[in-house]
Formats: sequence, C-alpha cells, structure tokens
Amino acid sequence: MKLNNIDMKNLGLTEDFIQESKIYKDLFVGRVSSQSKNLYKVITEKGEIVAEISGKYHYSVKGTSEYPAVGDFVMIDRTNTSQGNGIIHHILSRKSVFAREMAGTKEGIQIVATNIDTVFICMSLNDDYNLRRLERYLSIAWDSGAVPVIVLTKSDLCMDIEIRLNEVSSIAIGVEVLVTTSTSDEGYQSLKKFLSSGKTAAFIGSSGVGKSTLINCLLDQNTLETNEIRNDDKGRHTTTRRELIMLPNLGVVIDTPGMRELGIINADLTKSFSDIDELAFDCKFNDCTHQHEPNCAVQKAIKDGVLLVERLESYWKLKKEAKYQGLNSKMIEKEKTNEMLRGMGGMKNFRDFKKSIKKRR
Ligand SMILES: Nc1nc2c(ncn2[C@@H]2O[C@H](COP(=O)(O)OP(=O)(O)OP(=O)(O)O)[C@@H](O)[C@H]2O)c(=O)[nH]1
Ligand SMILES: [Mg+2]
Ligand SMILES: [Zn+2]
Repeated sequence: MKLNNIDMKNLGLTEDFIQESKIYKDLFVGRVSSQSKNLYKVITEKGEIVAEISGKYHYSVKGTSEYPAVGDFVMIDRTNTSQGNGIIHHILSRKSVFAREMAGTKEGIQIVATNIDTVFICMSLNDDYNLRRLERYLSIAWDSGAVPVIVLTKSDLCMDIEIRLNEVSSIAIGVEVLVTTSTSDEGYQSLKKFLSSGKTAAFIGSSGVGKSTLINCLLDQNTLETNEIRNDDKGRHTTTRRELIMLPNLGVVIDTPGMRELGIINADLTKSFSDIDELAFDCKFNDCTHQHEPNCAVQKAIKDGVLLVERLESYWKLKKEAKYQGLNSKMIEKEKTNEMLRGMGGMKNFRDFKKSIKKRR
C-alpha cells in the first residue's frame, strides 16, 4: 500500500459525487483504478488500497454492469488496509459509460471505463492505419457520453502525414485530430490540451499503437511507476488490463489493452533473422522498423559495416509477408477479452446490460 495524501479533486471527485457520497455515513469515497478477478484497486484520499465487494453487494447485483469498473467512484469502508482488504459497498452514479460490443460474439458488451471526459482513439500512422476501424471506434466513443479525439500515433514512421490527415478528417467530421510521436518531447504535447485537473481521459486503440508509451511520456519521468512501466515495455509486455493513473495536476488517464489484429511475427522469421533481432534489442523502440527511428541499432550496424543492407531488405520483405499470416489474431483478441472479463459474471450479465442500454434509448 502506498501511503500518501491524494488530491481527490484532481482524481475527478466533483461536487456531484461528494453530495451523493454523503448518503453513505461511515464510508469513504474512492475511485477504482484497476480490477483483477474479484479484487479491485481503489484510490482513496490516503492512497491506493486493495478492496473487494461486500457479500451483500454481490448478491444484489443484477448484471455485470452493476459491478464496479475502472473509473467508478465507490463507497468503501476504510482507507487503510492494515486490518485487511477494503470492502466496497456501493458505486456512485456514473456520468459516462464507455462500453463496446465484444468482437466475435453477437451479444457481448464490455464496459471499458466509466466517468470519462475524453476518449483518445489511437491509431498508428504505419501498420495500424485503417479508416474502417476508426469509424467503428468513433461510433462507440460517441455512444459513451465522452468526447472522442483522434490520435494518430507514430508520426515518425509516416512519410505522407498530410494525405492521412485529410483522409481521417473526411470521416471524422467535428472531431479533433492530433498527430503524435513518442520519439520527441514536442511529439505529444498536443494531448495536454485535453488533460486538466479533475478530468479523465481514456486511451483506446489496437495493440501496439503506442498508448502506454504516450502515457509514460505524460507521466513525471522520475516516478518509480514510470520506470516500472518502461521496463515492462522493453520486456515486450503489452498492457493486459485497464489501469487508471493520476497525472500531477493534469487529472487522470486510463490505459486500456488493445486488441492485436495483425502483426504477429512468426517464430521462423525470428529464427532466420536472429542477427537482426539481436541487434534490434538495442534499438530505442521495441517495434523499430530500422528505417528512420532515432537510436536504431540496426542502422548503426549497417553504417559500421557489421550488417549488409541487403540482409535488412530481405528481412523487411519477409516480415511484411509474415504479418498477413496473422489471421490467428482473432483468437488472441478473444483470449485478451476473456482475460479481462474473468471473474466478472460472464456472458449472461453482458446480455442483460445490453438490453438495459437499448431500453434507455
Ligand atoms: N517508432 C515509434 N515507436 C513507438 C512510438 N510510440 C510507441 N512506440 C513503440 O510501439 C510499441 C508498442 O507501444 P505500446 O505503448 O506498448 O503500445 P500499446 O498501444 O500500449 O499496446 P497494448 O498495450 O498492447 O495495447 C513499443 O515497442 C513502443 O516502443 C512512436 O511514437 N514511434
Ligand atoms: Mg499498452
Ligand atoms: Zn532499429
């Protein structure tokens, strides 16, 4: 447990939530920062604690949507867990719900996050670029009650940004479009226009587009958490669960796991180009294409005469082909979704929630 005083206003606790929380005497207000099976992390005024829901709550729940989700403000019995996990008794009314239909199933709905102001729809300007997918993301974002903002990431890997910007603007009328790169400090400052104390922004988009990297950039680089996340990234771990993170004076961001659609590099390729893969280990970016990225160890090896440029060219060619064998990706997406939903009540509850949404319309 981290013991420090939390700026609850910055965390998004508004006057409305404070008023509602007063109904519950003897309980404290907190915000759910992550969830794993039946355990939740909740940020309270004294720091982040681990909590579970009360038995009574559990039995009164009618659908999955009534369980706490990342972003929810909850009423909890303690702010200090020296006597055991906190117990969540209630959730406060949500001011926005970001839900999505689950891929590969007809009836599934998944709550991605709640109480968000801005949804950053992230799409990378290289591999991930796909206007149809962007349209899908936009439509669920508009449904949520939060304001969507399109973030075109990895501009350092794109040679025709103007063309792409025009294409995106033509399908995203009235939506602001940002172009970012994590390779330089100026590359992500535009995001800050949408971040401020008390506001919550969620990052969504396919796996590997650079959501966590952008959040790392926005975080105070000297905090321990940033270092941990950085190391994880280097270790090629992608985000596996939603996580709410507080930025000093800039409100709250929510990182979400993306779904990998394409881009599985097959094992044989790794084997036959182990020399390049070994060099690539020292590249600054894990997904370095060894073209124009700064601090590319592969380009350096070519310059130093250690690696033949022809070798790199055939690597590219094969890598491109390998990507399109990534049709198995549906299974990966399913697995990731299951992972997130485990312990949350299952499909039936999602169906109930979807029905209740339809009724409300
Ligand atoms: N060239 C380049 N690479 C980047 C940039 N931003 C991130 N990357 C690299 O892209 C890879 C994926 O980045 P992540 O931040 O883990 O992507 P993510 O969207 O969080 O992915 P999931 O957690 O799987 O959803 C990492 O190897 C990063 O180093 C960028 O602006 N330019
Ligand atoms: Mg991530
Ligand atoms: Zn490289």
